[in-house]
Amino acid sequence: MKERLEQLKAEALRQIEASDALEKLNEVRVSFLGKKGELTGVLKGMKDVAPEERPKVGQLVNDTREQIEKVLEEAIRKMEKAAREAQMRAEVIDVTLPAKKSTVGHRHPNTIAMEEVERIFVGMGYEVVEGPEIETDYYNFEALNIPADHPAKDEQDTFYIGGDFLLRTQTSGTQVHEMEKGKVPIRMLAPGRVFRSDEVDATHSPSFHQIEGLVIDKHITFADLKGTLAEFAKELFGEETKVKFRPHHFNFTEPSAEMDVSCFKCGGSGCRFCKGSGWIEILGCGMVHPNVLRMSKIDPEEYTGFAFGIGLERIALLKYEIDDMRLLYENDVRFLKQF
Ligand code: 2NL
Repeated sequence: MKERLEQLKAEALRQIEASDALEKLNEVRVSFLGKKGELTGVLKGMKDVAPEERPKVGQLVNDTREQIEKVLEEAIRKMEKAAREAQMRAEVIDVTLPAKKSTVGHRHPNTIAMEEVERIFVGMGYEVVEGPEIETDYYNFEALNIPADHPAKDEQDTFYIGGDFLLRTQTSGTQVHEMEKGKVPIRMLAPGRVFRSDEVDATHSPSFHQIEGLVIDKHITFADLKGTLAEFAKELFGEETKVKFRPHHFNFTEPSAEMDVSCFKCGGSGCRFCKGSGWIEILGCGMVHPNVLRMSKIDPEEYTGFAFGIGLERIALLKYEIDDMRLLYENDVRFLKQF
């Protein structure tokens, strides 16, 4: 019996030694120590051992089992440790490798221009107010002294969306809503998306952006308009910028004007950028028409005001010397990432 046990132990240790995977060690455990294993088989043979010999033999079987178990556990531990170390070596991170360049988002040139204009007027005490893109005929046209037969109201120019509703063609409606609140004085900026039924080309789009401004108070004159907009032009294009006002016509202002700035490329001597004239048209403006004030329940005898409208895309195109408006809408990352 003793010999048999010695043999089993030697065979078990040999197989443990030869194992190169955890599964193999497990097979060794089952075949020697398991319920139907070799050692259990030896225990079953106990009935043939003389009763006085049994404790001794039992002890021997247990010792053998313990020895095999100990060697087996040790082998498992070693193998697990080796596997862990191999995994760690495989997953090692070289912190000295240069990092992958991650792409960073950019503000759209329109957004940059919009924020710049807003910053300048907020600095002069203006409040930025956003209004709805869907307006009624009244807020988009009638309240602005635009008569029913005005060409701007033609379906060719305006998107009507059913009933009395349309997509605003200018942000003026926002200012009418503000005037109706009956709180004067007003110093506000109305930025936002506007819509016109235009074909897409280098200078037109059916959806673009406008920033309108409105000031209403007692004793506001054209001199306030000129001073404010001249200051704005200097902040936006540089201290040396000159401005020039040309008479114009808008239904909602009287008198009305367009403002030009001296070309910030050539300083006014004339270049390709300003088409040789030395001047660049930048916005439309005027004194708020008394009819417009009256319709919004503001007494034109007591209050006067000025208003202006700036095409945002025009500012963005000029500022970044972009020659095609479509680039602003195509969202080609190769274009956008330059800003
Ligand atoms: C342009 C011209 C302009 C206004 C917009 C305005 C608004 C109210 C009353 C009076 Cl509530 N006027 N807005 C005034 C003059 C010109 O825009 O060429 N924009 C691109």
